[in-house]
Amino acid sequence: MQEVQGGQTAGTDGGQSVLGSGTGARGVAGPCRIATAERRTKETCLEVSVNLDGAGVADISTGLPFFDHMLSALCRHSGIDLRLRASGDLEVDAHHTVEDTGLAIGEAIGGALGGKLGIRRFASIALPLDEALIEVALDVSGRPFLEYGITLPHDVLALGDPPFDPQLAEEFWRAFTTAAMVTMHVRMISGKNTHHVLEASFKAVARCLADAVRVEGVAVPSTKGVI
Ligand SMILES: [Mn+2]
Repeated sequence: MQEVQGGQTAGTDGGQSVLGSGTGARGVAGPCRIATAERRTKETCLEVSVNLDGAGVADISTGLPFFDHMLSALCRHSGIDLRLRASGDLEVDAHHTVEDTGLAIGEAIGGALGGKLGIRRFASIALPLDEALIEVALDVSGRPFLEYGITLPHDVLALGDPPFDPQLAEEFWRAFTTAAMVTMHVRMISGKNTHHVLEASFKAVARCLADAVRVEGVAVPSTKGVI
């Protein structure tokens, strides 16, 4: 990818969000955890804004209806407000758009977390959707790592129109974990229907995000004193 204008995170200053004012994370007085990110390359153009302490409101347009459906589930079940405008070279395929969306959302969420003061940090869940059962474990570690254990048959059909290749879900999460600097394991315990498997994985990550970014204390949750 050739970067024309580097991605940037606005709304943060020294690890603290400076956008907005008022009560921060779920009743704990503090800065509003809001951030934006932009990416512009020859392949994609993205604008993202997030509020970690929102109401799960999704205002999303990627040009890929199935991807929009997944990202809406991510918002609803995490409680994170997400506004996203993405346009990409879908005439090639959805790869660049999906990957760069993961980078931009990860960058915005990482920016909104600021210095990570008092966050719960760790979360895990086993989340069912009919026959599909997906396990996710998340650590807001400051280190990017993805272990992705969802294997679908090679001949599985793409979803939606324009098509979303189910293999792209791994690309999205790899980009997300890289940009957000989080450690994440995603594992399929059972599953047959591709829509169910992917939707359960997005919902499971959402619930883990909701738990992991929740403010429970005042200190950085690390013996190093910094994440
Ligand atoms: Mn669905």
